Amino acid sequence: MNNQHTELFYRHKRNPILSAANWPYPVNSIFNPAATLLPDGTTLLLCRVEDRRGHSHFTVARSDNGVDDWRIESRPTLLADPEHFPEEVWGIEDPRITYLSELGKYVVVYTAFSRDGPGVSLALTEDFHTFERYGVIMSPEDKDAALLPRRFGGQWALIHRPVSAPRAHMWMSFSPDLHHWGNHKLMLEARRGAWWDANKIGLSPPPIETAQGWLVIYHGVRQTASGSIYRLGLALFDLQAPERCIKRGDEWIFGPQEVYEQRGDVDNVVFPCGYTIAPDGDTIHLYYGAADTSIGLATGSVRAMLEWLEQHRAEVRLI
Ligand code: BMA
Repeated sequence: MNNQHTELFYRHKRNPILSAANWPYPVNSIFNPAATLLPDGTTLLLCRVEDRRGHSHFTVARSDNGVDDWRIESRPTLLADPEHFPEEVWGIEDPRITYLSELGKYVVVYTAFSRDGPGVSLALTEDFHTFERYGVIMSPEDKDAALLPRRFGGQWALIHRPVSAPRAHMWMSFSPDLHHWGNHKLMLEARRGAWWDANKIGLSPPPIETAQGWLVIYHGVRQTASGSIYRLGLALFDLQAPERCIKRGDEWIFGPQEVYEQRGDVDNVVFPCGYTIAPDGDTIHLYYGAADTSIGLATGSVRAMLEWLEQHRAEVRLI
């Protein structure tokens, strides 16, 4: 018997690499971090931190090797500001970072937890100390958003996930100025029935630019008799028209398998919001929330993901 599937990601042996036990102030849990590589090679994680009220904020952790010796800020980096941004009344969650070379700034797109559900908010920063908030750019119910790093025909492009019950798909919207959004395009649909990504999908980290197209790691949520299972899959989108899907994988590539992913505040969740790419241009370090409780690191290869996608293209007539 050969029951071996292709492994695209290898978990770090020191996983989980960050958890509440590492935090310099009292918190409930640390998960779903955004990630970026700073110009000096430092890995910066913007971690989602859930306090002991159940509300989330973001705190920066920095490491020279992206694995250990994290320098964690002694206080929250970005807190909800419900006085000026009432949509943040129940906290801010799941950040994704994109560097915009045109502006010389990082954009952080995150979930604002309003009384009417989650919406998408945006803030710009140069240094991860001061942030220029733009407020809500996609009204509830919407989340799982990230900006692409450059304009397409003069327009910025945002991936996001509005909910149209009972299903939730990935959409792309465009803006000339990051404030006003329109030209909404359906990008990737949740499948139906028994599929691992039936009914509800969403972007995980921001897309990875490759010569073959935008490589997207997305999550699928499978509902089972004992709760949801969050797993990851792959799709490739056109470089010039990023809302156009070129390939979609059939199987999931990464799912909850270790105890720290299967047991926690929310069981059976792997949820990456960021990655870094090594100087070789191929090695990817994926930072993911494990069971809404801690942060795991898994390492893979962009080339191997593209090859896998070529071999595991979903046959459209069977979807
Ligand atoms: C999703 C998001 C994530 C969370 C996951 C599992 O809907 O809210 O923040 O990790 O559920 O609870």
